[in-house]
Amino acid sequence: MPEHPENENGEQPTSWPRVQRRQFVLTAGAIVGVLTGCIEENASKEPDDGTSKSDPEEPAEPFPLDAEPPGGDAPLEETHPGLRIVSTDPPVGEAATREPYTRDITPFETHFVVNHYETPLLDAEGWMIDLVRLPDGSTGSTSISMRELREEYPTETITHTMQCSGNGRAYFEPEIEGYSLSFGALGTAEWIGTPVRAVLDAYDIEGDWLTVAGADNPSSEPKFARSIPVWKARDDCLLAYGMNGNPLPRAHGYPVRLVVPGWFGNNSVKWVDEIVVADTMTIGDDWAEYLEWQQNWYRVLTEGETADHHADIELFDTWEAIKARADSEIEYAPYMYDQVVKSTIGTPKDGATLTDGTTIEVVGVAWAGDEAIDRVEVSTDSGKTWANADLVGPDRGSAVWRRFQYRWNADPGDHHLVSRAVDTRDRTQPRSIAAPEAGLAAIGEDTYPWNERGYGSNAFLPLGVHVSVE
Ligand SMILES: Nc1nc2c(c(=O)[nH]1)N[C@H]1C(S)=C(S)[C@@H](COP(=O)(O)O)O[C@H]1N2
Ligand SMILES: [Mo]
Repeated sequence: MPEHPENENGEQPTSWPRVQRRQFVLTAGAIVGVLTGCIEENASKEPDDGTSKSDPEEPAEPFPLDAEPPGGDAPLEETHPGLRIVSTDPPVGEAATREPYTRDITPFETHFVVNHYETPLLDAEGWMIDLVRLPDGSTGSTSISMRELREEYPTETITHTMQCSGNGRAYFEPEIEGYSLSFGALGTAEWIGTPVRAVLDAYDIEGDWLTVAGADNPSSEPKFARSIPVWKARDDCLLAYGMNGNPLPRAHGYPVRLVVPGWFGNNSVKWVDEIVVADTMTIGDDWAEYLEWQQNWYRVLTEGETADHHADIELFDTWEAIKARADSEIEYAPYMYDQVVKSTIGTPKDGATLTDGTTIEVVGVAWAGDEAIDRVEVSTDSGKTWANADLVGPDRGSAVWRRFQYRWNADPGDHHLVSRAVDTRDRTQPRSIAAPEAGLAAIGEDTYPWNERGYGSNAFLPLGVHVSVE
């Protein structure tokens, strides 16, 4: 927060006077709004009775502001030895093995990375996030320093299972251009930061859509910006500066990223530079530099379809939206928001040779975005017959995967093991990915729809593992 003036008695007034008047111009060519409005600071942000930030029981900041990001400035190949590098420019990698899917938390070294541009080398101490309410001037704008973000708001830790929309793209036929991701663009981390809600409340900002832009784009390229509904941002989203107890590694967004629990990874904008609250998502000439990754990418498009742009939508459950589009209940190509139900076997390894006469532990993870997992089934005959697995380990809420375990007394021979999760709305994983001609209607036919950009597949057959028992 900016310095607060004191009244004659040397006390802070209960309602702050307008403390800041700034001129604000977003990058030329985009939102050319000169915002001259004021921010009225809300004194009720924290109770003044010593129960909030000075309360010794509130978790202390876990590391100093100037703590180095783990791995420093080294390239992904060095900082993330657990990844199969898919691209070095920009850096992209998925888990090289399924081992992370036998554990609760993914260390950053094996947590996938998906970038569209080079990783920017930012400095936490000087970093400022611009916060704006559009339309211009209605409430104003300000800048928030990392120090303010860390020291003047509650600190929360949120565990989140994040999957890239493109995880599983490698299984689409015909093949799809883009990063070839199979099972490993999936990880679960403990993110530490400031709830978005606390920041919006402090500046008394309301609106329907929250757009967050990253600092990673070269000036000739569109900003990586995503719009999420304000209800979601207020519900559980975090401006995270820590990952698994340490500062964010640079590749994961240092010094600060958005974390959108339960939703596809593309919504969790890294290297947060600007936060804009508006009545619409990014659309039209005003948002020219901001709309590419919101409107043209991360849409479930049928073969050859180009994305139509929308100002506002109401359906954020990606699976529901695909069904609704298939049934002509909505007119727009679905956006990638809430994740769909899915599971991934962690062990045995694909291609393993197992010993006859032993009990084999089939272990994996299952998650369903904003829904919870109801049960997980395992098949050792490529989905002909199924048995219930046990849910094991902690239940950390719906944004976090559940581990499952199934004890299998295997007969000699070759086996194809697959897993299938069911969410609390009784939705489950389809068998395979359909052909492009089937369109989005494939979603009702035990298949996942092939789509132009290869997003969101949760089909179980391609995710299975082949083992032989001797
Ligand atoms: N600024 C910015 N944020 C971004 C991206 C990006 O390219 N630029 N990639 C997004 C995508 S597509 C995914 S899946 C997640 C991946 O987060 P991770 O690299 O920490 O795993 O970051 C998202 N946030
Ligand atoms: Mo992604």
